[in-house]
Amino acid sequence: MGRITNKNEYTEHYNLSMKDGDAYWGKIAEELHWFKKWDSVQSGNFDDLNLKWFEGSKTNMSYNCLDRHLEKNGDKVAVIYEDNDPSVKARTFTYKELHAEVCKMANVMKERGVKKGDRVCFYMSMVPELLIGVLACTRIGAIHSVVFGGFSANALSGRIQDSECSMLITNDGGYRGNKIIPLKDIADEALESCPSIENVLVVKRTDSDIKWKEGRDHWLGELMEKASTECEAEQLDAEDPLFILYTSGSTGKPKGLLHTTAGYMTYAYHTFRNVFQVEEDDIYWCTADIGWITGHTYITYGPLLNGSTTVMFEGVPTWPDAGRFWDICDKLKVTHFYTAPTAIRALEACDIEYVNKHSLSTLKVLGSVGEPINEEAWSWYNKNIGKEKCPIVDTWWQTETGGIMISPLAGITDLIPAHATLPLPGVEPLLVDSEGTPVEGNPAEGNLCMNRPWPGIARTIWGDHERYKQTYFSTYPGKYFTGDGARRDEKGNYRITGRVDDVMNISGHRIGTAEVEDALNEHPNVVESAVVGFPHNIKGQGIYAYVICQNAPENEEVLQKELNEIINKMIGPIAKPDKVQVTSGLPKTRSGKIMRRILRKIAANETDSLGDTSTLLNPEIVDTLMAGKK
Ligand code: 7RM
Repeated sequence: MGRITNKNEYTEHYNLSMKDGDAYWGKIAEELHWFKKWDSVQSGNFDDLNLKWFEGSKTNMSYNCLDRHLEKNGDKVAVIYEDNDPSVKARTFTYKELHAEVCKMANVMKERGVKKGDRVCFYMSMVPELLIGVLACTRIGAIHSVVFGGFSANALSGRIQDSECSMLITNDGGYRGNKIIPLKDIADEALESCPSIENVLVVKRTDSDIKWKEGRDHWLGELMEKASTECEAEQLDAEDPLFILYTSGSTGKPKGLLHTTAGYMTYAYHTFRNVFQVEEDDIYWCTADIGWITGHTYITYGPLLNGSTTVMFEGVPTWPDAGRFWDICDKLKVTHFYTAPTAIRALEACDIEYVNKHSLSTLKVLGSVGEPINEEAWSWYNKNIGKEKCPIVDTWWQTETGGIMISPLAGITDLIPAHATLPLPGVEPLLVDSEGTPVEGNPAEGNLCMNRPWPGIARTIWGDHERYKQTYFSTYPGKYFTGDGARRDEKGNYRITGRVDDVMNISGHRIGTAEVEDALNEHPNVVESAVVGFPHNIKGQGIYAYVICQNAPENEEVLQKELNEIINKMIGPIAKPDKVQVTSGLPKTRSGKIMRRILRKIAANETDSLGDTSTLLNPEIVDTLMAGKK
């Protein structure tokens, strides 16, 4: 079927994918390499939740990302690595070179005892060894679990314990602007409660002074020097696990979503090329961190499966100054630029000279991901970065979906500011009301569900299939529930309005209110807490925490500092509350449930529309809360 190149082809692809999904995905998958073809394209459904794609086949992700391109494109640049320090020349890896590095690292892992099915945890900053390492795992059938380098020791150990990783790969320290994150120190602390870890491979990056545990810790560089550049790719089963990635939900601990080999691979391949429309000599840059799903699918796998050139950036958008992104675009001749609304808004708030002193003339396509993009930010991005000649693809998807689900195809789909527009082939969205009844016709508004499986869907939650069923398929039986609300216009274009559950989206990072509350409750003086998101100019949402204290705090600033420290320790700095309000009570229903709707309205200053508060056990608390608003 090839790549979609115009509107008619989009319709043809879409219609075939709905009419005969097996025929459609079978044809797409044929463009990849299979050691053995599948017996059946798809089986299982949203009732049995035993979803399988390309069953009976044998394939390998790293073979498809690397070996498949060597003959024709071995000398093409696969990865351009941009250092945190702008004076350092960008490093490049051709497909041949990347292949050699991945083989070496796979051999190092094997020598240190990693076998097919073992879990390998990565706790790193954006160094090349992270991208090489995840590919190395896929080469030997080990399962990677990347933990974002901004998480705390406690968050890291919880994730390592949950999936019982046997190896941890980290770096001595990670550069982020003018800061060094002491990754190895944090990892050492985490490992005090992680008996499953047998080996720690350490990348030397900052030359920081670190502790060393003989026998357990090894310098990766030294092992790589001795490793062979040949390592045969394992022939894996279609449903062999590929990676685990933890994400927050509305309740409980973060969930380890499991993605498997053949379906995720096919979906990453197909969505990347159709959404971004990258051509042969283009330079594609996604600014995400590999610690998030966007970095998995659209820095690493999607681009490499398509033989494209992908940029990996170590630093931050505002260092040494707010022109860094635009400087890199010019320097590396970036054609495709994919970032998050929070970064756009942060850069929009800086002097426009940071943009205007760069030409940005190589840009052809812009992308947005991670949270709803407001019309204002969309227009600024379109005018100042895209110079009104680059389509913006507003890509809606989730860790759970593996790849982009609803998005314009660059240069093909008619754009509407702040709309994710149309579903990709194979994606059948459905809006339902609170009872689960589908809202038919257009326009419509409701909770966003998916009516049929697609190849990239996560297959389970690591170690807890029941929770997987419960979280995604029990609210509306027979359907996958995304947790998002959406509107559909007359022409069927979707606009995502945001989470309808207790998940916040802080600068594009998913954080559960329950996780933050659990951490706040660790403070000896905190009896109970309730956390909600509130509108924030730059972050999209900020965190507003209401806390009930045992004893009235003498100094609220001190309390807030202590709470920040606890959050840093339990989760990481991304989950720090922006505002803390000490209160004597929380609005509760007669059954003892906190009425978050009211707390959200107060935090957002929408107190004219509080709605019915008469069912509250303690209606008088509403005025008290409003009076103490931060
Ligand atoms: C890719 C990613 C998923 C949640 C999702 C939404 C929100 C993501 C958009 C968006 C509006 C978008 N995975 N979200 N993309 N909302 N428009 N284009 O971010 O698992 O970390 O988050 O992010 O609420 O449910 S994620």
